[in-house]
Amino acid sequence: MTRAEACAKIQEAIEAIDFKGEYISYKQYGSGHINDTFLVRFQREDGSIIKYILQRMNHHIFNPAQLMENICNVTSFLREKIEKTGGNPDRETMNVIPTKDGKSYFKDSIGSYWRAYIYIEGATSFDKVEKPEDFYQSAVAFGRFQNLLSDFKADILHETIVDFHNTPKRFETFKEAVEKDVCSRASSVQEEIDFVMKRAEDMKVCMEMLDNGDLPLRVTHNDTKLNNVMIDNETGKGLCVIDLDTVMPGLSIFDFGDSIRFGANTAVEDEKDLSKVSLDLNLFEQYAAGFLEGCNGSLTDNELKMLPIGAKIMTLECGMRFLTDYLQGDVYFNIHRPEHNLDRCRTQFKLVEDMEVKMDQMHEIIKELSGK
Ligand code: ADP
Ligand code: GN1
Ligand code: MG
Repeated sequence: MTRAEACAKIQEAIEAIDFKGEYISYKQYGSGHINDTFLVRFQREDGSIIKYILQRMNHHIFNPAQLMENICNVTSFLREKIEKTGGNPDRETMNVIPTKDGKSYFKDSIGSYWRAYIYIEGATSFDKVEKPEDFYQSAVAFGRFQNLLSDFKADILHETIVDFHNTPKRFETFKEAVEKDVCSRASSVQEEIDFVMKRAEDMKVCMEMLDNGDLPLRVTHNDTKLNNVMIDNETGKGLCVIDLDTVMPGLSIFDFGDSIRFGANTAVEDEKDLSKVSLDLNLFEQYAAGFLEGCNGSLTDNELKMLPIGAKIMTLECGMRFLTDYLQGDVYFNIHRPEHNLDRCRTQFKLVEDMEVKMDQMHEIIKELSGK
């Protein structure tokens, strides 16, 4: 079934979910790689328009029941904290709109799963850094998000994707994909395969530190792309962290690293002209300053020391995941052109190379900011 076919029964979802007002329209929305996202408009009795986000969850990747249980638990925990500090929980955390029979998601007649959220008005999610200040504010928001969840009971969380950022396991999966070569694409990407193989030793560095107790396991977001945070149009502050599908126990250095991978790149993730791709050290510094502020002193010395490595490993892992998906026939990430995953992989590897060149400078920046 294509994605378009899987979304064919969207009207059933619109009918089943307890939206307020009279239905007007829907349109495709956003640029996420995993779910199918729609903006849905309703009209209230007074004539005003109310918007919602409606998503077809990717049930090939996630178990929808477990996913929604996690999201409801995390958002109600955050809601309570935000209320206590006088914030506005309707804008500062995600809010699930239940179905008319009180469930957090809906399964339609062709087996697609749907969920809806309040649409956060007056805020923007960016696909590319336009102003360094936005990137800084996104870092404060992601750091604060992690800090807010520091006393969340991690044992009630389902591991929505097992071994999500287990880089050595990702490496094994990659090697299997090369071996099987189901689409006969491996010979055309030998250079990229060699790039990964040369870095075999890098794969285990962070996970070994976790296993040895040198890095703590925290409740982390695990998908800290700039477009997974809403920036308030008026105040310019990071308003709400979104895309909570992968909130699970994880490493703070990976939350940091994934943001750098995406936002401190001088080019977009799928840029074809690789000469445009590099690590912007100024943006790295902005993000690091914001993240340290948001984490509010909670990072250990080892975490601080490993932030630059976290950035490199997240970039390497992500490039390897794109390449794996290309070899497997583009079965995981949404693509919009035939070699999309390969283009994405190449930007990540170019960025890894530049990070290797700039590694000492990244360490210097963290030292200066943290005083450690
Ligand atoms: P994916 O998992 O596919 O990345 P996301 O949950 O990140 O899906 O949603 C895709 C995009 O939709 C986001 O990047 C953001 O632009 C927009 N979006 C998602 N939820 C909301 C919301 N509650 N309010 C406003 N925009 C949203
Ligand atoms: C996916 O869902 P989205 O687009 O925010 C992916 C991330 C990758 C990212 C690469 C659940 O994020 O892990 O880093 O694409 N999310 C999942 O852009 O696999
Ligand atoms: Mg997203």
